[in-house]
Amino acid sequence: MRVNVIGMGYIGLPTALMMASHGVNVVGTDYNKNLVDELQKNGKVFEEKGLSELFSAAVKAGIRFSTEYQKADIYIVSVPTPYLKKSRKIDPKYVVAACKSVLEICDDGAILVVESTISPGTIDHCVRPLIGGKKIRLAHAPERIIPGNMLHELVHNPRTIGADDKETAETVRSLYASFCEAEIVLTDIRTAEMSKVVENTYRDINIAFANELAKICHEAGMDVYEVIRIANRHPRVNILNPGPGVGGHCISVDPWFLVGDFPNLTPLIHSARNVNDSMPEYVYNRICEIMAEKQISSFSRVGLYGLTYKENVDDTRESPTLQLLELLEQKHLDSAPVVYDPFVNKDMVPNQVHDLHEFLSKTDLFVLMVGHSEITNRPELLSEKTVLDTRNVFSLEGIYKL
Ligand code: SAJ
Repeated sequence: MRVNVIGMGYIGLPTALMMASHGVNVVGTDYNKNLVDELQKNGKVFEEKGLSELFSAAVKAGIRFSTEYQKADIYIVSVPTPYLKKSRKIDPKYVVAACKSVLEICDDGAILVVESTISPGTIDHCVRPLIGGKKIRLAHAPERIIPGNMLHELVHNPRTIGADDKETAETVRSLYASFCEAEIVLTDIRTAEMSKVVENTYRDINIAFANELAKICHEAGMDVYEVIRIANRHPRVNILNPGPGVGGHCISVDPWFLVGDFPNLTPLIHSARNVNDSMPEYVYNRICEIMAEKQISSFSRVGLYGLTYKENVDDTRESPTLQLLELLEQKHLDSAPVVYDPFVNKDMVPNQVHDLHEFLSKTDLFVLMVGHSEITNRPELLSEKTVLDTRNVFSLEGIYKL
């Protein structure tokens, strides 16, 4: 079986590598020539546990990379699906462009699997009409892996495959079963699209509930973490953790697909998004309260630790720290906070430093935005500092929480 994976990003690359290292004949295609060159030359991958080793195994097994689409039996489209800020609907332009290119080259009988997260109905509305007279079969196989534990989850998470008929679904299942050891559920395409978006929306709403509780408990002078810890002892309660906001390209984006398509039916989903989007401003307010209490007069003595959207990854997309910095910029403060992230080597924002000790020396108020293990393993470095821990990772005396 020949497979062409389109889009060598956070999902497409590990998926292609995983298939190749399990004996599938795979070519990874990306329109970004620099990325393809880098993959071919030095195997440059993003930061993810075990990915470099998997890359070597896949190269050994014969994976190839190209900017060209290939003749294949199965195409897997794994390209970004942004949402349109104004209408809050999905912007399917990358999916549509990739599918068009597949249709130009593929033979009759090929299967086109969309793996990108899409809003329910996207395949019917945007992909099916492109097919014309071609005898191509469609499927949707949404991914579920979590950055930070991607490779383990690729193998061990159950998956969903939506297809128009049983034979197509079974063929796609056998491809994913080459590396996935968990249950693979077969369904129709629209149900697969909907269930994926629902999974991420569920998590967004649960986090929003935790964030709202954090605000209530702060106002009431109570410890939200203790409240949640106790509530979660109930066998049917499982509240997630409050934090400085929700980032990443999934949970902060997918719920908008439902709000965009069903604006009159989604007050809960919409509010949850708003609650999570309000958290950077809440952190700003907490910083101001603490600065007043500790007589820290300038933001230049405030240090934001962490630029990524969560711990121990290098992905900064939609990160709460970037949202907070944007907010600070709008406020035209006299000075900007110092920023540091051990996973971000390039200069992204003003006042960014690249050395932990330099960062600490410039900081009176240490704001932990991301719980990278670099710092959670060394809490003693903060013993003399004023600390705002937005992730509840430290149990130091006298530190501030959300
Ligand atoms: N966060 C909290 N509190 C929590 C958990 C997360 O504030 O209790 C924050 C994180 O810090 C981060 C954001 O939420 O900023 C999202 O992080 P995440 O770890 O919850 O999820 P993602 O975006 O890395 O991955 C999600 C996962 N979906 C679900 O768990 C339902 C993953 O399985 C999906 O594959 C992925 O979205 C995706 O690509 O759709």
